[in-house]
Amino acid sequence: MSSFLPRPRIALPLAAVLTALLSGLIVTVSSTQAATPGQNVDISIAKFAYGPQDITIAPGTTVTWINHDEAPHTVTSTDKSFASKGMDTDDKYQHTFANEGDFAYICTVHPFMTGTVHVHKP
Ligand SMILES: [Cu+2]
Repeated sequence: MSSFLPRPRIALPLAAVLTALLSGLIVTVSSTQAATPGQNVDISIAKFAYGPQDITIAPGTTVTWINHDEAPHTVTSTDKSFASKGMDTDDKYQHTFANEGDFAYICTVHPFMTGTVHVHKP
């Protein structure tokens, strides 16, 4: 008879724990909304919506819209200060916002799609 009991192996994989902690930190940093002049910002078009729908950027920022839908979309400002052509799947449209202001835009194909770019000095 043996009284030997195998000890359960419950050593924590330290690397996995560190990776989880670090990825949490990285997510926290990247979720800040500050935009510096000249920095590029992407807005995705997916499932008939702009994302993010509202953004705040500094003057001089270039915004790139990318159409991820199968359907065609446009980016058309309501004050006509900028307008894309019809964007097919994976098409991109860029506009640099030089001046401060609140710029609302819609998709002319689907006018229920709305977004706003707020341009303000930091
Ligand atoms: Cu559309």
